[in-house]
Amino acid sequence: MNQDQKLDLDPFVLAAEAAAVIRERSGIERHDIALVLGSGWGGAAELIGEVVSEIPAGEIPGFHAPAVAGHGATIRSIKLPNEKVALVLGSRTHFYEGKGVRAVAHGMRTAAACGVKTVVLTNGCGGLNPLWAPGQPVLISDHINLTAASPLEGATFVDLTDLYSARLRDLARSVDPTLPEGVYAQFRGPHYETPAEVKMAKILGADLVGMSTTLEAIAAREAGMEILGISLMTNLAAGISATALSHEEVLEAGQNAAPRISKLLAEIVIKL
Ligand code: 8IG
Repeated sequence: MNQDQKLDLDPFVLAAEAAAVIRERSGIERHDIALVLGSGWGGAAELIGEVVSEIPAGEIPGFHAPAVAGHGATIRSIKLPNEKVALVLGSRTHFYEGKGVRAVAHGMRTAAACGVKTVVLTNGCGGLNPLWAPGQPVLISDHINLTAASPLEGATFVDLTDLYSARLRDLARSVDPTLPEGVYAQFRGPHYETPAEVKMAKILGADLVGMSTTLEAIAAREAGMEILGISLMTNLAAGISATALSHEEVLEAGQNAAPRISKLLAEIVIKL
């Protein structure tokens, strides 16, 4: 730990403070599930249940307003039809924002401090399998963390076998048996990959490339939560398709897929 970090508030104390604010303002003593809505997944919240509370992220300790257009910035408590309560994080802090790994992990640590036992991490990403078309949801089976960073500090030797719960993947496939699964590689970003980097990722065993999720998953595992990861492949990765990548293209693919994947996510969440 460096000198700057020693001067900062302990990340778990900050998460406990955030959870206390969420408890007080939402009136919900205990949340059961956390949902992080990535690119393309924003519409799901409307479908999963009754919104009990909605708090602007910037009003909760440790959270920041979002950096990317198209990412929602509230933290909602949503009561599911089965009486469980979901904590819906409408945005995330990305590693590429440069706020550090503590900021990236804060949502997970706050969720755990709210009582959450199961977390669903969603994202938008590029795909390496030429047979998948933009708009394809994919279950994350494992990851390759290419950020050269960890959300953990000190001698925290956390086991990452079955990081993305096989049980929860089975459960997701009970909703849609056609869901494929793949290995997600997180690059630092914010630029997309070069075709050579995409080729490298493929050789390393990746099926998906993105800029989020792996550091959050590690923090979630450290906090003892069970993890389901679902990607929305919004574009073929650089060099896989003939055309160049644009953020607009990514947003448009997300918008087109939104009704379908929102319904899918709502049907999965009710089974968690
Ligand atoms: I959406 O092709 C989305 N996010 N690294 N590469 C990376 N992140 C992404 C991509 C992509 N598409």
